[in-house]
Amino acid sequence: MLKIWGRPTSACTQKALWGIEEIGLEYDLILSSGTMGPEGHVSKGGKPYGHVDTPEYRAMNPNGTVPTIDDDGFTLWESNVIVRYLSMKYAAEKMYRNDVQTFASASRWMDWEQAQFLPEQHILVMNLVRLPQAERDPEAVERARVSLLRPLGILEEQLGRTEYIAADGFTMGDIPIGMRVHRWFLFGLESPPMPNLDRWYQAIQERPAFKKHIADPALHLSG
Ligand SMILES: N[C@@H](CCC(=O)N[C@@H](CS)C(=O)NCC(=O)O)C(=O)O
Repeated sequence: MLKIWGRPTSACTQKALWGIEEIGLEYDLILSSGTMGPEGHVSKGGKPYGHVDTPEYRAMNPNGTVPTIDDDGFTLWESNVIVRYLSMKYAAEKMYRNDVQTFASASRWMDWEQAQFLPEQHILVMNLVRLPQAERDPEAVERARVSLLRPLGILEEQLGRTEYIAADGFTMGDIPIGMRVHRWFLFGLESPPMPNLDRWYQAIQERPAFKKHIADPALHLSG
């Protein structure tokens, strides 16, 4: 059975779990992290789930980050690549219509999520959720909010052209951005009206895999 090391509160793990669920694979989740555990972030005194510092784990993933998968002896890290790999191996039709251009387009939006969304949203997560109150920086939050309006505007335009991110139907490209946009709305920060994004976000929230691994606000706001 497919194994995945990660934690349900990690954005990267969530993307992989959403992909696995869309494809319909059975999996075994091994709770793992160097920074979070059942009581939340280590900066608040809790113990981490662990595993990631062991030599066995580092041999699979030298970064010591999550997620990592083992698919029949093949190990892989890097969340969006995990989604791509599993899509190619098990669900090319569903995840990118078995079409190389749709694959490339979806892939492009997945890389874009890492480059344009992740860094600023990480600042928001740390300063709105994870750090102890005394260590939070409201100015960093405001800078990250303003900065994210640009990629959100790009998404709004794109979703005026196509129904989903990379095509007129769901693809793997919707997964990373769907998770980021959900977090954005949960944080409740000010943004201009984005009717195309709202329409797509409504549709994404109806997906059973989203409901199972992404929807619960506690996965994003507790820690
Ligand atoms: N680009 C990598 C980033 C991996 C990463 O930084 N994962 C975070 C969680 S989103 C992590 O491992 N945090 C520390 C921990 O939980 O030990 C990916 O997408 O998989």
